[in-house]
Amino acid sequence: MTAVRLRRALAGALLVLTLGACSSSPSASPSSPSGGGSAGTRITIKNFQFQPADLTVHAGQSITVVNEDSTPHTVTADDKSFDTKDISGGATVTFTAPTTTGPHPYICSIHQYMHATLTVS
Ligand SMILES: [Cu+2]
Repeated sequence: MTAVRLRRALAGALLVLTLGACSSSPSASPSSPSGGGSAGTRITIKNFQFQPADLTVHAGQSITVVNEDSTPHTVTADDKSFDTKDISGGATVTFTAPTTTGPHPYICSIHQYMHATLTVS
């Protein structure tokens, strides 16, 4: 009696897990602008501009940088707390946000007129 109930409960839990795994996979793409959630940890470089110009992240968070230009760029903090070095055209890299809270202005060390700010909250 008890064993049967337990087995049924397990089967139900497995079904929920399976359904949950299935329904979450189609929405795995983080590129959707209306997706919310984890979309905030991405910096896109396009037309010699960082987007967004101001990004707020948590200390030590992993940040994805996508270079959509055909020329190399870098993401280099003025205070040297992070530096991706050269990101080839079309390439994607990740770096770790600093643990020092506050604004960290950064530039592209190749095109030093490219400015943006990473803020650690
Ligand atoms: Cu650049």
